[in-house]
Amino acid sequence: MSAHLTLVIANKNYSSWSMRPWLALRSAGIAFRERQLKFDSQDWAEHIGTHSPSGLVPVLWEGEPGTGFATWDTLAIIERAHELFPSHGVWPADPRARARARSICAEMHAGFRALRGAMPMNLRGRYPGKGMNPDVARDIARIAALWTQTRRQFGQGGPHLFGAFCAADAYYAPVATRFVTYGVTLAGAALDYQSALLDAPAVREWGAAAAAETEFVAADEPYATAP
Ligand SMILES: N[C@@H](CCC(=O)N[C@@H](CS)C(=O)NCC(=O)O)C(=O)O
Repeated sequence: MSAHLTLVIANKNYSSWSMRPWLALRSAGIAFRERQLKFDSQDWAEHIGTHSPSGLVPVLWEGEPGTGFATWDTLAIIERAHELFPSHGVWPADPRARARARSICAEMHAGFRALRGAMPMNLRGRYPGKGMNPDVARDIARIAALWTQTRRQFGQGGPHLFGAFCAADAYYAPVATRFVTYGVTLAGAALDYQSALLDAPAVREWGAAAAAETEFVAADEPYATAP
């Protein structure tokens, strides 16, 4: 692997899909540059066309954005990172654990639409009680069960879903922060895991950068009025 890596992302406060591969790369100790295109900005309007084949973020470039080799969509980026750095623990080493990690990432990728729609990621925001409805409650119950079962079956080696932090934890980190934003309280093993996830160094690093952002993105702020 010779070309440097650049991850194109959006706002750290709002972009859950940007957060996932950023955490996976950072936690795996894979060096990369960051190119942030903030939502609704002139920078986005000028560069999204060359920096993202799909028009969405995140995108991982091997080489410079626009001229290097692009991989887009979070799951594809994580698989590419695993292929480039197979010994960095992007996925768990054990084949069954790895299969399970892929299953739960795919479930997150394609599902939990009620939760994602009613409780958009907003690390700075605090809207306890907002966004709750029966469909969201079902998503939350499934996530709590999934975290509890995965920890019980695969989590002996550490505080994360598969022991050490891996892509599956990166995938659920924006859910853990949503539960803080919207005041969703968990219990037992699910709560313990949420606490460990929020305390992971890469999650804290991303969270600090998100807290320093000042942009207000109306599309991600259903419970606030623009300042
Ligand atoms: N399935 C995609 C989803 C990417 C996505 O929806 N990204 C959002 C930001 S979190 C985006 O680029 N939105 C810009 C737009 O819709 O114009 C992935 O996993 O990467």
